[in-house]
Amino acid sequence: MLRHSISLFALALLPATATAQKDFVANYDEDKIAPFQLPDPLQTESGDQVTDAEMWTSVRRPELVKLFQSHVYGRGPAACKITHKQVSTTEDALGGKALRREVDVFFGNPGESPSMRLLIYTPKSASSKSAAFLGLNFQGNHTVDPDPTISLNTSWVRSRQGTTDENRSTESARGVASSRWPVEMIIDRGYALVTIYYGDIDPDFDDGFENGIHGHFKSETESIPQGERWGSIAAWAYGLSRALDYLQQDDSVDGSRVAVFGHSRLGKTSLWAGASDPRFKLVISNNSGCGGAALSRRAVGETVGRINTSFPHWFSDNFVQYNENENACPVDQHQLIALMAPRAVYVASATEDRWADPKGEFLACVHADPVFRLLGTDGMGGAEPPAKMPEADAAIKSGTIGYHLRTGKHDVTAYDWSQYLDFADRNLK
Ligand code: GTR
Repeated sequence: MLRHSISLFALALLPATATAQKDFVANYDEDKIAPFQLPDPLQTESGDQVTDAEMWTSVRRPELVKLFQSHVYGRGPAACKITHKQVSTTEDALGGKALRREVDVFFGNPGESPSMRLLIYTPKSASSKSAAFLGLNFQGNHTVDPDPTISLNTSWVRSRQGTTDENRSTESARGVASSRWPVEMIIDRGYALVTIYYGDIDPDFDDGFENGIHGHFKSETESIPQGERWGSIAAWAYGLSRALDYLQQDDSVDGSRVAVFGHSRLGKTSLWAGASDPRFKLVISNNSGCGGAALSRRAVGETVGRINTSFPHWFSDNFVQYNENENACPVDQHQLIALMAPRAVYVASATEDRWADPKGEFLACVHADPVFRLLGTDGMGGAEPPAKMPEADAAIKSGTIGYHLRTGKHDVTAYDWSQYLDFADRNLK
C-alpha cells in the first residue's frame, strides 16, 4: 500500500484540503459549473494535430499514457514474471454447466512473493477456448456465489456488519455479492468469468508500503520519483494485467478475448488497466465516476479534491495538485476513454448515482468519439456521437463505445450485465 509521504508542496495544501473535506458540498447544478476547456485528445503536446492512426499510435497515445501515469494514477514497476499453482477443480459447478477452478497466481516465485487467487468459471458447452470477463471483487471470491466449496478468503477485508470478524471474512459472507455477479447468466451466454479479490493484490487502506504488491515491489517503487509512484488503483490494474498474463496460458480461456470489468473504484481500475494494457479487448466501467469515466473538470458530485482527501492512497501524489484546480491538469477522463481506441469500451451510469456524475461519464464518451473514428471505428455508432444523453435504460450499444444510464442506484445489476453481454457478443466473440 502506498504511503503518501508528504512533499512540501502537498504540505502547503494539507490544511486547505482537510477543511475542504469537512466543509465539502457537492455541486449538482449544471449552471454552477465553472467554464472549462477540455484538452484535445487529438493534439500532441507540441501542438500538432493527429491526422492518422499511425500518428496516434506512435506519438499521441504513448504521450497520453505517460501523462496519466505522471499526473493521475502513478507509475509502477515493469511486468514481473508470474508463476501459478492449481488450487481446486470442480467439474460440475452450476448444476453441471461449468468447470470451476481456483488458481493462485504469484507475483514472482511461490514462497517469495504475494499471490492472488483466481476463481475461474468456464462453460462446459464450449468446444474451444472461451472469451472471458475478468473483474476484481470487493469482498472475496466466496462472496460472488453461495457455493460452500469456494475457498473462503482469509486476507484483510473492510469490516462489514454480519460478514466480517476483526477484518476477516466469515462463513456468513458467502454469496453476499451474488447479485453483482450473475455467473449462470454469463456461462449461459457462452462466456467464462474470472474474478479476484482486490485485497489479494493490495489491501485498500494506507499502511505505508508494507503489504500487498506495493510492499513486494518496494525497491522498484522507490526508484520512481515520489510524485509519480503508483497508487492503489494502479496496483490493482497491475494485478489485472498479471492475471491476463496467466489467462494467456490457460487451457480453457482465450487470453486474446478478455473483457476487463469493474464497479466503482474497481471501474476506475478497469479503465486504467485497459488504458495501460492494450491486450484487453473490451473494457467496462460500471459507475466509476471521479477518477474513472467522469470528466474531472465538471467537478459535479465527487471532485478531485474530495477523492484525494477521502482516499489519499488511490492516486499518485502528483494528482493532489489538481484539488480544486482541475483545469491545470494536462489530461481529463475523456482521454482515458480514448486510450481504449480502437478496442471496445462500455461506460455505464445510474440515475441515482449523482455522486459519480452520469452526465460527466456520458460526455467523456462523446469527447473520446473522434479518436475512435480517426482509427476507423464507428465510435458511439451512427454518423456522429449523440447530441444529448440517452433516456434511462435506453442503452447505446451498436458502436465501439457503449453507454447506458440505468434506472436506480450505485450498483451492478442484471440489467447492466445483460448490456455488457450484448456488447461483448458484437465485440468479443
Ligand atoms: C466512494 C467513492 C467513489 C467510489 C466508491 C466505491 O466512497 O467516493 O469514488 O469509488 O466509493 O468504490 O465504492
